[in-house]
Parts: sequence; structure tokens; C-alpha cells
Amino acid sequence: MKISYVISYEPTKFSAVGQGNWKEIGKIMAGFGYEGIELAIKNPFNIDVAELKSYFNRLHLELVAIGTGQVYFDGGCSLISPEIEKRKKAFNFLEEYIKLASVFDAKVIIGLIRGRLSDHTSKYKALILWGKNFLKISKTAKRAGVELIIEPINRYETDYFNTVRETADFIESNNLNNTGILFDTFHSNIEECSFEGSLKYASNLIKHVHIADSNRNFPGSGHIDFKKIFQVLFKNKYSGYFSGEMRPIPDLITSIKNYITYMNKFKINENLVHLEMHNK
Ligand code: LER
Ligand code: MN
Repeated sequence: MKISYVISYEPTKFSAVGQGNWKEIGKIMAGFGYEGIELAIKNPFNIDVAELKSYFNRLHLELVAIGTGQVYFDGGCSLISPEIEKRKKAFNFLEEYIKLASVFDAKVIIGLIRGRLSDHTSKYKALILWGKNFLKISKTAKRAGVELIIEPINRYETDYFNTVRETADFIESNNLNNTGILFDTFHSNIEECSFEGSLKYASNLIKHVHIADSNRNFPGSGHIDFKKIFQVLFKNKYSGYFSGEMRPIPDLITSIKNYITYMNKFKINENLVHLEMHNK
């Protein structure tokens, strides 16, 4: 069970993420025993790759995944924007995110950068743009050996790929073998009929997990049954990261510390499930 936490590289309006001096935050995370950091990056052209690489090596941390949602959340650009310049910008940024990810063997998240179908007057045109642009960027990712992960997001933030099932059906019907699903417990609590049912339906496609409770705070502060979720994931042999993506309450360092303490309790369960399976 590998643990990471989402930190924003630049300041952002998005509130369910760690913000501050990411270098200092990373050192503190390594000290608490984190294996990785997920970086949400607003502008991939701003990154000093060599510096970032030596920073992660020094701390023995993995750059797990790159979040791209701020391109839409803060900048209004998406793969289906009705404005061609904004569409191009989202596409060029994704190409750069992919280059960066290939250096770190990180995954690239396709979440809010999808945009909303309702940004268009015609849903049909929006879907055509999605299909065209996503398949194009998926080929770029494949050439670079990078895995894309589509994140089902709740209906209040976007209006397509709200559920695991529709995301899995899209991936499978297009034979996208370098594309998986990012399962976010906060969004899934709003959209899924059952956590177990969705996780079973897409068992071989779940490649990354975001953890927050029903109120998007620290796990244990809402009503999500994490034990059930983890049990299904362990049984499905999920081997990816569990990235904390939550409102940093009461403050970021306390949240980072509480999150890994909470998750470490489940490491024991994970071993038990593996042992049970081994003995069958
Ligand atoms: C990002 O991982 C997320 O969950 C969204 O709510 C915003 O990008
Ligand atoms: Mn998320």
C-alpha cells in the first residue's frame, strides 16, 4: 500500500490540495514515511526538470502522478473548449505534461482538463472534439510510454465521465491500453451506486486512487467506509498509490501527518488479505 499526498506546485484557487513551499513540504512528507508525492501543476513549461529530478532522488520519493486540472480550474482551458486557442493551449500543455511524466515514470491525470460539455451550445460537437483530441493525446502518451488516467468527477464539477462505469466503457470500447481510471473516493461517494460494485466492474482499470472523506476532509471525518473500499482494492490486487487529496484541515502539516497515520493502520489489513489469498 503506497501512500502519497497531493501538493500544488504553484498557488491555486482549488482548495482540496496542499499548498505552500512544495520543497519544504516534501521534506516533511519524506520524514513521515511517505513513498511519493502527487504534484498538481498549473504550467508544465515552468518546471526545471533537472532540479525536480534531483529533489525527488535526494528524498527517495516518487513523483507519482501529475494533476492537470488547474489548466481548466484556474485558466479556463480544456480539451473541448469552444475557443480554439484555449483548446490548443490545453493540448500543448498536455504534451508537455506527458514529456515531464516520461522522465519520472509518472501518470498524467485527465480530470477537469476535459472541460464541460455544457461549455458548448451543442453537446454533439463537444463530444466530437473530446473523441478527436483525447485519441490524439492518447497516441502521444503511448509513444512516450506514459499512462493516462481518466478521473470520474462528480456532476457539480463536470458533466461527462461522472461514473466509473461510463469511464471504463469508454476506455474499453476504444481499446485504450495505456489509459486507466483514477478512482476518487469523494467523487465516487456522490456518483456511484456502490463503491464495491464500481471497483469490481473496472477492477483491471483502476490505476490510481484519491482519498478524501464524504466532506472532502481527512478520512475518518465523514461517513465513507474506507475499510470496505480497501478490501475490494486489495482483493483486486490493486498495487498503485493511495494519494490523499483533501482540504488540509486544520492545517497542511497536521493533515499530512494524520493521513499517513490513518493509512498505515490499513497496511496490516492489506497483508492479511494477501495472506488469505495466498493460502487458498
Ligand atoms: C482532482 O483530482 C479532482 O478531484 C477534482 O475535483 C478537481 O480537479
Ligand atoms: Mn481527485
